[in-house]
Amino acid sequence: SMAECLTKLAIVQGKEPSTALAPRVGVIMGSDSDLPVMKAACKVLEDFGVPFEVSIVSAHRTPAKMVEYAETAESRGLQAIIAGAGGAAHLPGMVAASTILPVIGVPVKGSTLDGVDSLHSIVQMPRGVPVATVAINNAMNAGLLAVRILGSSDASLRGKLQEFADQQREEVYAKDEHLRK
Ligand code: RP5
Repeated sequence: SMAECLTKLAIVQGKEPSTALAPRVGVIMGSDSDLPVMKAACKVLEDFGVPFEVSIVSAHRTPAKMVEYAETAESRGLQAIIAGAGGAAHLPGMVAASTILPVIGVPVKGSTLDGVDSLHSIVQMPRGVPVATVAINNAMNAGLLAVRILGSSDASLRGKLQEFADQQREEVYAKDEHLRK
C-alpha cells in the first residue's frame, strides 16, 4: 500500500516521513499501480528535506476530487505539483488547467504502448496551459525539478542542489578513474 511504501521509504532513510510537516509539494498519481515509479519522486523530496504529500487522484475515476485538489492546492500551501499517470494520461494536464501552480508531469510506462502513449498525452499541451514533462518513468527528475522550482526562492535548497550536482560529478569521475586502472 501507499502508506507502507512511504513508511518503508522513511525507515530506509532513518527518518520520520516529512509528510507530518506542512507540505510544499503535492505528489499525485492516477492509480496505486503508478506508485512503484512515483516513489522515486518521494525519495528525492525526502532526501532534500522538502515536506510533501502523496495522493491517488484520477482524472477519469475521480474527476471531482482532481478539480478540488488542484483548486485548493495553492491555498493549502503547495508550491508545485508532481503528477504521474499512464495510458490516457490526462491527470497532469487537467490539474494544470485548474491551478496556476507549476505542474510536473511524469509519463508512467505501464501500458501495452510502452509509455509513449503516456508521454504524448502529457507533453502535447495546448498553448497557455504548460506542463513540465520529464522522461518516461523518470520520477526522480520530477522530484529534482520540483526542488529546483522551490530553490529559486530558497537559498538552502539551492545549496543542497549544488551539493547533489557536485556529488554526482565526483561519482562519475571516480567511475572513470576506476575504468582505467
Ligand atoms: C492511469 O491508468 C493510471 O495513471 C495508470 O498509470 C493507468 C492504469 O491504471 P490501473 O488500471 O492500473 O489502475 O489512469
